[in-house]
Amino acid sequence: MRKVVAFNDNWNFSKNGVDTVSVSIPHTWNNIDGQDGGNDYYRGTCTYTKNFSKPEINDGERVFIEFRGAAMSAKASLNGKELVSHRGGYSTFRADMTDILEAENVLIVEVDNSANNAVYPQMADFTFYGGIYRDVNLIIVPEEHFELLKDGTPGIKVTSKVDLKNKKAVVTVETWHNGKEVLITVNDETKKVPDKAEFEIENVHLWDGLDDPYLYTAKACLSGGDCVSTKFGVRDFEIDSEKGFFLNGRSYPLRGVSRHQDRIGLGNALTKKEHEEDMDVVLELGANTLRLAHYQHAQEFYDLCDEKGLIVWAEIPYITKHMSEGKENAKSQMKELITQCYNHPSIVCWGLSNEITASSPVTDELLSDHKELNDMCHKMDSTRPTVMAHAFMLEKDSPLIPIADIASYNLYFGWYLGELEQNEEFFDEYHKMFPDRVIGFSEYGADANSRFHSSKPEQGDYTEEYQCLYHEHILKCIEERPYLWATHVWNLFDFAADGRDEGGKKGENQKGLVEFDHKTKKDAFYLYKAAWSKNPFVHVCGKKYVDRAEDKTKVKVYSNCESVSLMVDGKLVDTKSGKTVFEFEIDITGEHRIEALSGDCRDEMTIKHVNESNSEYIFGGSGNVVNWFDKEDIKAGFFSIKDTFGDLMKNPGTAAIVGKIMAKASASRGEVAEGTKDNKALMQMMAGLSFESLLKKAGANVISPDQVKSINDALQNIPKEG
Ligand code: GCB
Repeated sequence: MRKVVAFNDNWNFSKNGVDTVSVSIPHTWNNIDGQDGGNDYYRGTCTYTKNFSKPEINDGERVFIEFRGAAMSAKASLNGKELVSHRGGYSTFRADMTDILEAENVLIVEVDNSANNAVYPQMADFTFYGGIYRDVNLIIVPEEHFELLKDGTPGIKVTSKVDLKNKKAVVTVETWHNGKEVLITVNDETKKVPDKAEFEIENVHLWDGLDDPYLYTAKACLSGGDCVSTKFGVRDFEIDSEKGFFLNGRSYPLRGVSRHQDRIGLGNALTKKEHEEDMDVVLELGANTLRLAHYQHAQEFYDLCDEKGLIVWAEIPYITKHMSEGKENAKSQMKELITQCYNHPSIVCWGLSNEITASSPVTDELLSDHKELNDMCHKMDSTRPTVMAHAFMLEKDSPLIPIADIASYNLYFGWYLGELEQNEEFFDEYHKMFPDRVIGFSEYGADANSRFHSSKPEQGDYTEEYQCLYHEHILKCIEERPYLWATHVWNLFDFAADGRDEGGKKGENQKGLVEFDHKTKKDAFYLYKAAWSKNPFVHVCGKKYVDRAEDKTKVKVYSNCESVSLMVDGKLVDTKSGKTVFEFEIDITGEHRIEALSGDCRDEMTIKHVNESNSEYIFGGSGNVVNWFDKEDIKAGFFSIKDTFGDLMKNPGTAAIVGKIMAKASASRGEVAEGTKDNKALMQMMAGLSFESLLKKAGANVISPDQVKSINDALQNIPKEG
């Protein structure tokens, strides 16, 4: 019999060779400093030590140790002898300790998250927590046992092929072990084989997404008693460049969110409880797909996705910047991801890389590394396509794109730069150019801090209201484009990006629909809930926007009901029929109780008329977008910041002014911006944007409102020809 024993307690942790403290796993050393901003969190080597007595074992039994996640690299020794080393912070690895075990043992694990040029990720918008942050187990198996070492394999692999028409499936179960033969059982049928068996299932019960995520079990046992088992699902999917995703023969548009695993206070050191809580949020939202970004997530979470019927995009952290020394690591992280996650029916694709051209040119090496990775995926798994998440500025005809089976895009028009409508324009143009390519929307989002509010929300103001407007626009965009094979909001949760300091919070990316506590939902959460979930509800937006300096105010209600009534101070104001978004305008004079009703559903808030706007609702720091000029302030017939970047660059006089500002902006933004001028696609894209929107993106800490005014004054002296 196999014994799995938790090995999480009584570790000694030491940072810098000092401060030994007793900890239990899961543990990270960056749960505080990796979340407080400033990018100065500890990245280095820390040591975990555990003293333990030899477990009782029978003759021939072997004792393995299993690490389910040690970030980013780990080197373990037992009683002074090297045991295992592993590079990559997100996957399972194991080691056989048997031959070095003594009566009393000292296990030392050096874990390292320092910067280097070989282990991904090294450059990305999230905190690279260090630690043994997932469970450690002892696995005691008989002499004859299933493989445990190779790429962290579960020892059993299930592949199913469905014949939808005849409701039949052929299920192939492969195993790896050091015995002679194995008994494999599926669906009450047992076969004795050397290592691999095929089963036919009649009247197959399909794994059918959220509607019916039915799971079978495959079990394999060796004569000495070692057994492994895995849940699996039988499902079929297809992806059409025109019609999108099909699950088991029917159209099943994938609409959902991305998830980063970390949480405030805990970092990435999570237990099953947090994974389950996250899944509850996903289910409440009604999303049917998750992009589990930007690395391999915990097995517990993929299991939950299988059980609940989510469709998952899985990926490795080959991100932002290609490293010449990183090829082997990208390959080994991918090998582990596929080996360890192959049996999850929820997973439908393998993500090769994310925005890899954001900070790296498209070189022959980049192309050939991607080809190799892609071929490896296909060789390891012929049932799932590969995908890449591209940055918007990558040329649409770049030779990088056709390497993966699917091209998805991270677009932030309407947030970082550009206008909301450019999202639609981008996809429509792309789809027209390459009608046979499967394309998707792998990221989109806008940061919001629920302290900030406005009745005139503006791109870049970090208000909950702008986040709502942004997502209302994109929701419509994706609903109207069935060819988008999968869409994922960036992000379900706010997450730690220690290098950030913006929008009134340090160290956080605030694009979440839910705050970093994974509990407090922002208004935009309810927009998607209204669009995707089935349980009737109403949600009144703006509950934290209490003080309103206006006589009339808009009240927005998100609901999946067909009509919503609004009451003010107990009196019915209006009933509106519609879909998802219900808007009302009401007079306010003092303090009012606002109620939204539909059937048994009800939600309420209190708002107050004030004479002066509450300054606490306005984000005043750097990056704040100031509304510089109204149209009326601009002298016609002369250039201004309202003109496009492209037009301003065509006139030598205005080009000189603009050129100077751009140099200043890129100097302050560093590495990523340096390549701007050489990036044709980016320049082309920028040419269509107003100079004002580019200045806004640069932020007030780069160009102050006064400077903007003087730039505009200078431009206004230059007449337009003709
Ligand atoms: C991206 C990245 C993601 C970032 C996101 C953002 O394109 O893929 O890791 O967090 O943009 O919020 O800027």
